[in-house]
Amino acid sequence: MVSTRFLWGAASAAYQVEGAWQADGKGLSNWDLYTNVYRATESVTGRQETGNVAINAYDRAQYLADIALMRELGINCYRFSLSWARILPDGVGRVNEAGVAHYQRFVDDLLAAGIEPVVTLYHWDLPRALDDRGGWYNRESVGWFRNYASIVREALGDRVSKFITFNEPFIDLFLIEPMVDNIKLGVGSPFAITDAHYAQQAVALHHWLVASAETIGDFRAAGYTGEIGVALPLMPTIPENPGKSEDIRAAALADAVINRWCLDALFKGRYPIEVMTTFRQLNPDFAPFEADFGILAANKPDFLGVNFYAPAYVRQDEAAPLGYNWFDTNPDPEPAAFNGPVRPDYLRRLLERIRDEYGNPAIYITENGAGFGPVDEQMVGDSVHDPRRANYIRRHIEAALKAKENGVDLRGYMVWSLFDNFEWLQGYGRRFGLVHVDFDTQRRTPKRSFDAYREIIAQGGVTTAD
Ligand code: GCO
Repeated sequence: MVSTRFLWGAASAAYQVEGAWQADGKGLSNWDLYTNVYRATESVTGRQETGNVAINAYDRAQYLADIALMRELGINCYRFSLSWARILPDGVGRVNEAGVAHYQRFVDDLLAAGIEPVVTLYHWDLPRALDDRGGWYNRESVGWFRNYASIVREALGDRVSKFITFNEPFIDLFLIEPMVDNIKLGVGSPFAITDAHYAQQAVALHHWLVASAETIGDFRAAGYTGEIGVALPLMPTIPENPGKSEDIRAAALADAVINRWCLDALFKGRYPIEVMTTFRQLNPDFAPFEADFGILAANKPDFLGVNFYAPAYVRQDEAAPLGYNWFDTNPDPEPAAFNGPVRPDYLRRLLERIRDEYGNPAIYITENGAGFGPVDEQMVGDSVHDPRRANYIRRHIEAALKAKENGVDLRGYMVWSLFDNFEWLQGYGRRFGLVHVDFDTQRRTPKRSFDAYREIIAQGGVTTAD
């Protein structure tokens, strides 16, 4: 069942593309509430934006047209996530057969087009009913997730050969959720993330990791023959001022929290010592059972999904959680993209570091891409010129393939994203797509970066020069 060809793909997430927020028996998710009730996006962008319609990807006629574009692009895999609340409207209990049938049909339609589905079980949209019960802070979340994952395995496990349990624990739990929390409680700026948030979310992150490991074990015990992994947001940390010891220390701590915490958990079955001491001090409830580390060690993922956008230039900042910060810093001459400095060389270094420090696991780049506002995306006649994105993608693929030549077990590359979509708190103002979407009419227009990626795939990569 496991193929060996290099995967060229694109990635997306349910809440960012599906729309149809109340269709066919779907339950509500935390994101339905954030955007419709707390108006989380409005607090950040000044506009009320929701995923109620998004890019209408739940609609079969629409997604069949989108699959036709995937074929034109030449990708052989498509990464997408499932909406838990479509499958289990209350998070646990009754299964919504219409939701299950939708995903079975979508997977079959992809396969019929020769495109391999890569399915993320959880990409940040939690059923509201579970959110009301404390969400991931509640240890019961491990059982909720295992139950949901087993229903998905039974429904799709015979035709999906790659599953991803979780997407980007750190970004969701330590950045997005605290911001939403501030908005919900109406306290100060959404951006004021504190040690208290980190303290709380550390417990939640532990539960994600245990839930992921238990699920990997469940899939294997059930005889699942495909691969199952995790997608992490990895961000090499660089001291902003390399001559300043405070910045060097800050960058090392940031590396432990952002990168090594999850990598060590997945591949070594333990947490970095800095993580244990820092978070235990912040929150006495952060007290992972010894047995949990046994579960992590016994259920390593089949592959690592690497989501790479940028490195982080870290500086000491006493006002920030854990005393460091990296937002909006870019000492490089090249202007940053939305997710940070444009540094493909750090993608290569990152991949080689994982090879050296984590036993050379199988790796898929499960996200890489560039978000821009209108200045970097000009409609010219009937096409959209986005030279910076085309350039970004080409250089990152080149860096990744160089790492592969150097022995990294790289098996695929998925761009974020094929279509412009709902960018969480930033709503529709940040575009990441290779295909432009007119959000009023749902009209799709391939950008120049689409042509660039198509050429790269057709040539089987880019020539790597050292
Ligand atoms: C993430 C998420 C995506 C984002 C993308 C662009 O990496 O934050 O997985 O859902 O949309 O990264 O910011």
